Amino acid sequence: MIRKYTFGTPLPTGAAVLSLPAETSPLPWFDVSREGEKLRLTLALHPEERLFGLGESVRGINKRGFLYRSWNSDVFSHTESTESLYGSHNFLVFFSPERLFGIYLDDPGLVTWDLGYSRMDTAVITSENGQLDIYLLEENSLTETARAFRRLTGKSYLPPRWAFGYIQSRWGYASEKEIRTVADGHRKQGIPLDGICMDIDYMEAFRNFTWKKDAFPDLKRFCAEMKEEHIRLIPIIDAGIAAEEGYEPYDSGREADAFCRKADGSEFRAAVWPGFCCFPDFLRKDVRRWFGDLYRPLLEAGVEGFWNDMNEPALFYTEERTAAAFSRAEELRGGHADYEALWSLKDAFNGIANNPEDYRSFWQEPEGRRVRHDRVHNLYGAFMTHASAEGFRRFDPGKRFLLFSRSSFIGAHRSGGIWQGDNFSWWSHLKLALQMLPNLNLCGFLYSGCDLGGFGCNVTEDLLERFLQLGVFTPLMRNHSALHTRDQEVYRFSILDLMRNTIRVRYALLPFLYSEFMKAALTDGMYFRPLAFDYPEDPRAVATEDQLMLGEACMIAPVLEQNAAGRYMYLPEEMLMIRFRSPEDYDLLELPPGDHRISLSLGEFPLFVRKNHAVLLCPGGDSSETLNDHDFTALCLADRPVSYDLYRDDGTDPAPLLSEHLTRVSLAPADRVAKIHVVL
Ligand code: MIG
Repeated sequence: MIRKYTFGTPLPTGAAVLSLPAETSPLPWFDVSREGEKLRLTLALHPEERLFGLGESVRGINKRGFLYRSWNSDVFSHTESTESLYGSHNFLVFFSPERLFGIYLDDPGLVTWDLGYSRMDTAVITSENGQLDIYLLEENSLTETARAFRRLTGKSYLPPRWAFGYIQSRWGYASEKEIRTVADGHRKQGIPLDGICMDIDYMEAFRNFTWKKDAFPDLKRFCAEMKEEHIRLIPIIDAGIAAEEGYEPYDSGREADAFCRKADGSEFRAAVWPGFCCFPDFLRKDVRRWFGDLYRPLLEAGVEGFWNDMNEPALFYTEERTAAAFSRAEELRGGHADYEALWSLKDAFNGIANNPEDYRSFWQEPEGRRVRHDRVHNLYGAFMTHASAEGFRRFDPGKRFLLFSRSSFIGAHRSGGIWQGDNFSWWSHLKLALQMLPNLNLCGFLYSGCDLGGFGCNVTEDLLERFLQLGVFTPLMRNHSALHTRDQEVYRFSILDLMRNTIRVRYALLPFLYSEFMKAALTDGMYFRPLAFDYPEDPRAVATEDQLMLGEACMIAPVLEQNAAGRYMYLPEEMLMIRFRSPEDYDLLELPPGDHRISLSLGEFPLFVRKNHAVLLCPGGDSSETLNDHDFTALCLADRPVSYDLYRDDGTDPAPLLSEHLTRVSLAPADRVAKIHVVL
């Protein structure tokens, strides 16, 4: 059951697709109070209560024991103490032997989640706006709670099938020639590849919707050539529009009055990559339409996928903030700077980026209301996502486009995926990626993945290999790294053979993983889940923080530590372990329930399958388009006949019907652990 409680006059967020009458009775469970404008919800936590949700945030699968702030932020260097990341997903599920419910705060401003931080036994949730709808979801199971939330907020975005292929990306690829080198590097070495991302370097002076004419003399031809080789180009688009007269998007934006303004009516400007930019008011429908159509030249050149960046929005500096920092410096010039003065000087300069003052200095117009940006801050990236998706649909309603964004809010999961932001080449960020994934799924973001290998810092070979082993299972499997870091394309490494085999396993599993993804998306299910969702009665499973359920009947347990050569893991029930080295070379082991130490040397990684369920492997291929998905090897541990419903479609239909695309695979295993050839 979903119930809605309305406080004051909520700001529109576009998150809910279900319209419900507001309850007249008070919100159960919580003690509700006001502090000025703020609305505060307080709840005593059960000692064993576990908290799932908050999508993109740091720390564990269970969110208990920290303070999180929903405030979309460009946080290049995030650690376990970072309170805000790029997206805000205000949905949290309380799960204990005493009670089960989910709460969604449909609030586009700052929301603070003190989840046993100030006091270990208390949760305090604070809405700064204090005007919002709160939804309470009470269902019989965790899985049903997740499903109900999707009913409330809408179906998850469907990417095209090629988006399940391996994607290579790097900040720095600046020409057709460089991109061709990357494509050839993969093809020559037999490393499967479906896409190459183009970062800001492809643009003319970092201006959106332009490309460098000398470096990309004929983008349409280049796109077509790449597509011949089954490789898609995926350009980046940033949120800010360079404020330069004569630059078409700026001129047409001005004409449409599309940009956010300050209180005095002047354009709000802040510097990002191209220098001073204006910021489209994506909360306005007419602005979304104008912006969505700006993608046309790229779409007409044959581009079928994009990533949207800097849409928190990230602000490098404004004139006001820089001036304030310099005047602080002036005050100290020549005088004696004690440590406090010195720090205040550093703070003044460090604080010129993404400054809260700047977010309070401009206005937006959601549904005709004039609202100061900070009150709706967390919607900015989400509505950029909607604008792009709407533009793609107008351009070609007959197919799916790839779209993933950095910033997001609940609701944006209907229009695109997200990547997990600027991680580092750290083992701890490998673990963070794993722990974030089920919570993203719970909030509706199924198409996601992290920068494999890590974005910042220099990767080591073994870390990239272990990242890829997680990436085999994430819907978005993208290797991405920052300018000036160690080259990270897999063909550059001495353990290339291991890495190639790992990526080849992804392609052998691709039809199966695509099937699992599509079934989850079309039935409002979760592709990744905490173990608690499947084994709510098993305290050991419920407390597991480094394994995930995948699809209907699988589980993953990646190696997350350097030099570990294996790991401890927990099996809630008897399962088949497939220990992969390559699509042709793997061990099949029957493991009893309980704790295990499994050995996994650097090139090895496991997939677990519940008894009487099957996994399908195809022979693989160089790209998702050249896979043979008729010839399968079914793997299972079974003591009776087993069946699997394989979902297959053309990979582009924007509104597929589940029932029309399922093929029943029936298996009669002769042995408990079986490997059966099936032709479909
Ligand atoms: O200020 O476009 O998260 O993936 O490579 C950095 C350059 C801007 C941040 C993105 C990252 C991308 C980078 N961008």
